[in-house]
Amino acid sequence: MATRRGLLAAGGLATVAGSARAQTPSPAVMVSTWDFGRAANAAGLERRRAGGSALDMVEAGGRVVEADGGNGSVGFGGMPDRDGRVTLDACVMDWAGGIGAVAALEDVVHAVSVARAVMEKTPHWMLVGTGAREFAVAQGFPTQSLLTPEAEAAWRRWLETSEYAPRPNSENGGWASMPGGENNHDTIGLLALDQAGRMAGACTTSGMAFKMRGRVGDSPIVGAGLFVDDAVGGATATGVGEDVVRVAGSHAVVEAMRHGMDPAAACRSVIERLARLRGTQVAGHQVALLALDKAGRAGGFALQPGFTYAVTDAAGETRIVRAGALFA
Ligand code: SD4
Repeated sequence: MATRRGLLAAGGLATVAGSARAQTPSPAVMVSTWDFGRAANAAGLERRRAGGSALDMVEAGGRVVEADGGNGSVGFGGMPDRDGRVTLDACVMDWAGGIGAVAALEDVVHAVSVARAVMEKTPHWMLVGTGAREFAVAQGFPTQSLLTPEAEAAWRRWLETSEYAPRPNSENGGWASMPGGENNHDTIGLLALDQAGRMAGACTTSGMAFKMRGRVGDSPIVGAGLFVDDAVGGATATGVGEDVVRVAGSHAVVEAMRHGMDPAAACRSVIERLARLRGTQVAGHQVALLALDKAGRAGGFALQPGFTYAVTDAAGETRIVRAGALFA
């Protein structure tokens, strides 16, 4: 009989509280990174039931986590850069190759919605910095400070040493976006299938805590933090953005699925490629990949243990799945 550990190593199909017996889960219609994906998927499913598109689903899910000041890595309450400023990165991609993104956006909570507006209301795919903020204001997005007292206090503590050393958001120690934090919350990447079977994805984050001013990670980069091909499926990433970009992580996962791999195997193949490329340089980093194919099969894989994701079926049942890891 397969052990739980064996199932995890085989691609993370076991639920945290699940039995050791292999079961075929009902097809997923929405997946999101980390435990906070549960609340995100619930919002997405509500939009699906109301006839919303896959893009509506992922946007709704991303907004839930962006508005939550209690997590230190997405939207309001995100960790600031080393100058004490919270800057957001986000992108969306839909079934028809529609893409929109913002990077280094300040003072606007719902970066995912601004990214969608870039896609739908401009001839461009990405706006950054002050241009992104001005566009958001012109579109009627409200502005506010995104720095919570908790995030500011963490930044002031960090200033005492000012050492930028991303730690893995994993069981192997800490989490990347919030040194010293105890939660596993992180960037949220979301993939969804609507009632018409169309796929869309979104990714939104405040990026690596205490990054240099102007630093942009993988999350708003189509092909790195997110990629969707409606003929195949989609993938999204969390972890050290510089590593995700090196292997065009999400695009690489989708291409592996195109060539026949299931989602978990596809994620694993890209994590292994990164490890081959960088060797010991990624030993202390976390990179986690999550994929959903058009048949509703979900899977993930990470460098470090501890990566979880939320999988929701059409009936609204959600399970939190723990992905396999290379350095397990
Ligand atoms: C970034 N991938 O900015 C994001 C942040 C993240 O763990 O996921 N941190 O690099």
